[in-house]
Amino acid sequence: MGISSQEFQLGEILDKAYREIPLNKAEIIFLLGLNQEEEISQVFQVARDLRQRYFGEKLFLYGFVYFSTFCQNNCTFCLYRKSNRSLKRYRKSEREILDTAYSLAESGVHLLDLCMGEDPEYLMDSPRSFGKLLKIVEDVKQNTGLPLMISPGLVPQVFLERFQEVGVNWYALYQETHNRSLYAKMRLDQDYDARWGAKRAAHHMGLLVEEGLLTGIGDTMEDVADSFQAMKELGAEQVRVMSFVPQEETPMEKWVSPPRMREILIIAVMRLLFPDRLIPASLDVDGIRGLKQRLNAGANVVTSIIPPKAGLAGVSNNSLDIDEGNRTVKRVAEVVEDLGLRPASLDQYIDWVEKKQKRIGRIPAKEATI
Ligand code: SAM
Ligand code: MD0
Ligand code: SF4
Repeated sequence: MGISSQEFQLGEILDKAYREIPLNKAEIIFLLGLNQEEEISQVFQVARDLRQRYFGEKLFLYGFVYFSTFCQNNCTFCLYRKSNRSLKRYRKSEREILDTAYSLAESGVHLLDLCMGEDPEYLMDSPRSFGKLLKIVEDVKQNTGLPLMISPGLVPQVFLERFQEVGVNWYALYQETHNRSLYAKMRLDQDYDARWGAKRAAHHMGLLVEEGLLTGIGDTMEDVADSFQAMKELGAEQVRVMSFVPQEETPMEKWVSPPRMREILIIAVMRLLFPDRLIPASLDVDGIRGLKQRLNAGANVVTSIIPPKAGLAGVSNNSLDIDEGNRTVKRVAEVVEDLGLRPASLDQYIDWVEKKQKRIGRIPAKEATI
């Protein structure tokens, strides 16, 4: 029995990926369209081999602190959109944020992701507004000594500079899609270029950048391939995908979440295209039970670790697994070890971050290649 042309094509593409020869758009779309288990598992295998090449068995673990759920925006997909009046929102005090940060640090995370909706209380250029936020961030840095990521939405460039001065390492800001008309339907009244430009600016000032896409919002395979291209042009150090999860009382509440294999295959193809970058497996979509399949597809960071019983929310699944204690380092480590992987040491993570930051310090973002 000879091999089919489909199998032949898959073999050739995977061989190219393994040798880190860039794949073209048609090849990427071919991979994203695979639906046979046997073929998909070959893609996962190469994704894991590439992860192994750059990271060995080591995984990075990120703590998540969603400290304010107030937001001035109206993203169609998001529970925390301004028009959602059914929601009980919170803004944690500095004490609560520090306690949470401290307990996450003690539990062994490698980074703290400080996240908020675009909370107007913190976005005015005054000591009582942004100044207060900056002080919180600085205190978290000084009390934990951990690498920090900030996910505050779109903020002025001067705010990013202040964040960097107090020790923030990463700016996370996801475009969700790089199809402009789809973007306009998702991020209502938010300028595409302003969002994109903020990431470029962050990079220029030496912050690492995370870019992300949301799948299941009407994105096609071609859109996903275009997102990969955009991520490449940006030179993002961390690239992510999450499945859309419908939220009550939002315009997309009747949409269905896409079949999970779509996200998992996107993770694997990301690993083929970005072998040396960080790619998260988020606990925010399917909780702890979704972790193995994301790691098997080549992810190398576990995100959305949240301490139980602190009254803190996730984003796409705002309470899933949190109070059960399933989003903790301890639970994650058990799953990880079952797969023959292990959490890196903090020094290993800091080393990775410092090397990357030195590199972007020298190379302007537009010339950075992956
Ligand atoms: N407000 C900031 C912003 O939007 O950049 C930071 C919040 S960040 C944690 C929000 C991210 O969560 C979005 O960029 C999106 O990727 C993800 N998200 C929000 N709602 C979601 C949903 N319903 N399903 C899946 N992911 C969602
Ligand atoms: C996560 N809930 O990693 C978080 C969030 C924001 N930088 C990250 C989407 O899943
Ligand atoms: Fe606000 Fe971010 Fe949600 Fe959009 S995604 S509504 S900016 S919290």
